[in-house]
Amino acid sequence: MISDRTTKEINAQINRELYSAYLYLAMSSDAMYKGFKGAAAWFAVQFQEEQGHALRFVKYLQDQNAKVELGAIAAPKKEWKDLLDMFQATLAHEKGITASLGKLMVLAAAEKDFATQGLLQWFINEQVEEEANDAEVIWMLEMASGSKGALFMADKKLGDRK
Ligand code: OFO
Repeated sequence: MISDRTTKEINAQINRELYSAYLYLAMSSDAMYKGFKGAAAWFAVQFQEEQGHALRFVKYLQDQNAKVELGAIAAPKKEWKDLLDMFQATLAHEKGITASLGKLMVLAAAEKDFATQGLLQWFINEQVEEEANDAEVIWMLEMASGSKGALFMADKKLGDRK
């Protein structure tokens, strides 16, 4: 059984993961509207991943016989200037998620809650990968800056994500 405080914080993290999913669905839609099918597909994959993250936390609370409490999900922005703006916003968002997971880890460590620490370690490792992927895309888009052909190729490459 986990503490009430940890349960509350994990419920807040579930909300952040669902907001992430919602944010990436908004980015996918905006990318599609602007004609970037590859980026739209990339964000659609991310949308699915974030739902998986939320479900992983939900399942964990259920396994611990703790109460899942879902709150309202805030509305994301509807539009971004361009793909670079979108991915910069993505990286900034993921850094915020990493920080929230870090705070949860500090709490779990203070409570000597080893099971929650084990779960969080998986998420913290995942964040390293997410931030690295975002930084790589930002680099690619910065390199493509000003060239329509390079931007076309970058979008095509983003569409390769499975
Ligand atoms: Fe759930 O990792 Fe992104 O937000």
